[in-house]
Amino acid sequence: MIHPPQRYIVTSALPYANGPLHIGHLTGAYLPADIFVRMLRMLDNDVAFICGSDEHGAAITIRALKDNSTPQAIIDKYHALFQETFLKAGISFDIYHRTSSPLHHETAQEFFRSLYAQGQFVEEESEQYYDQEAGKFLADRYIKGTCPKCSNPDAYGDQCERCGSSLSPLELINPVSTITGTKPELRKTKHWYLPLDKYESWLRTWVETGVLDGVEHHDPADWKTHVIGQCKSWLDGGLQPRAMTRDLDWGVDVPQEIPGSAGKKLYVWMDAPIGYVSATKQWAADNGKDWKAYWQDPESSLIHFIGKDNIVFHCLIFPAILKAHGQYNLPVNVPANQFLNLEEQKISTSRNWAIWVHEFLNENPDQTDALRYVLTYSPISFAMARCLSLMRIHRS
Ligand code: B3M
Ligand code: ZN
Repeated sequence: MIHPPQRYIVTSALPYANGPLHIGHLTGAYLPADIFVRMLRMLDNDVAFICGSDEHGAAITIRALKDNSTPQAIIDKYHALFQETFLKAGISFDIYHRTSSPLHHETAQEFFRSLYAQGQFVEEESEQYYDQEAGKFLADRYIKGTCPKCSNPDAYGDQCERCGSSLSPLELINPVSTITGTKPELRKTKHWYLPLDKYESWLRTWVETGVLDGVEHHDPADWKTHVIGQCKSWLDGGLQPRAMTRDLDWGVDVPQEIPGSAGKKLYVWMDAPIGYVSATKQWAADNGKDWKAYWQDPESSLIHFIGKDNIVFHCLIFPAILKAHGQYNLPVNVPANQFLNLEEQKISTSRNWAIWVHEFLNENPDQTDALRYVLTYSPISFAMARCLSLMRIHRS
C-alpha cells in the first residue's frame, strides 16, 4: 500500500569540518539518506533534506593547533571541500548549511535560553583541569596521561585508544596539558547540566515501546535492533546529568544575559543537532516555506541518518533537549549504520587507511554512479531495506 504524501524532515549527520570525507562517511550517513529522500520525493512527499558542517568543538580547535592554523581557516577550508564533494557525489541536500553562521548561533542560543527560562538546567560546580600557562580550562581531548586501566602512557582525557575505555580526565595518571606540556591544576568551574537522570523513564518508554506521553509515536519494530540495543545499554547503565556548557573559546556563546555566562560556550553536542533546525530555517527563508511545520507539526516525520558512534546523541540527548524545549517533534526513526571496513580493516583517518571521496571523484569524474552503486549494493542493502520499511511509519 502506498501512503498518502506526508511532510518529512530528513537529516544526515553534520560532518566535523576538520578533515575530508571518506567512503565510510558517505556509505553510513549520506548515501542511504539521499536514496531514501529521492524515493520520498518520487512519491510526492514534501521533504526537506538537511545537512551542513559541524564547525565547533575540540575537533576543530585541535586540528587548527596541529596544522598551525586557525579554527576559522580550518572550517572554511573543509566547509568548501564538503560542499564540493557532496555535489560531485550527487547528494541532493535541500540545503548544506554551517554551524558558524549567525543564524545558527542565534537559534542555538534561543534553545539554551528557552531551557534556562523553563528551569530545565541544573547548575553545578565541579573541578576541572586548568592550564595556567595557556590561561584556560582544558577540554578532555587536550589532556593526556597514563590510562588507569591498561597503563597506556598516551591516553586522552576522554578515552584510551589502546584499550578503548572511556575515561574522565580526573582518572588519568600524571595528566599533562597537550597545549603547553605542563601539569594542569584543578580549578572550580560552574556549568549548566541537563538532568538526563530525570528523563530516563520517559526516554526508556519512548525507545522501547515507541510511546510518548501516553500516545503511540512510532513503531519500535521499524528501528534497527543495534540502535535500540545501544540505547538500552546506556539506559541500563543509568543516565547521568550532562553538562551543556564548556569553558572554551570556540563555539556558541552562552547568552550574555545569563549570570555567570562569561567565557562559557555551548557543549558541541547541544549546539550541533540544533544545526539541523537552523539549516531548516535558512532553507525555509530562501524558499518561502514555514520551517516550523517541518519541526513542530505533529503530522511531520523527523528522521536522522547517522553513523553508529552518534547514536546516544540522536536517540537520547537531542530528544531530551527537544522535549525539554517543548514545541518540537521527536525523531520517528534514527537509522544509524555500522562502520564500513576497507579490505577487512577499520577505516582510519589517523592511519591514512581510507578512500577519500573527493579524491576518488576527482580522479574518476564520470564514476559517481558506479561509486554510489558499489557503496549501496552490498554493505547497505540492509540499510536500503530499512529505508523501505521506514515508509511503513504509522501514526496513531
Ligand atoms: N560532527 C560527529 C561526526 O562527524 C558530529 C555529528 C554531528 S550531527 C549533529 O561523526
Ligand atoms: Zn587503556
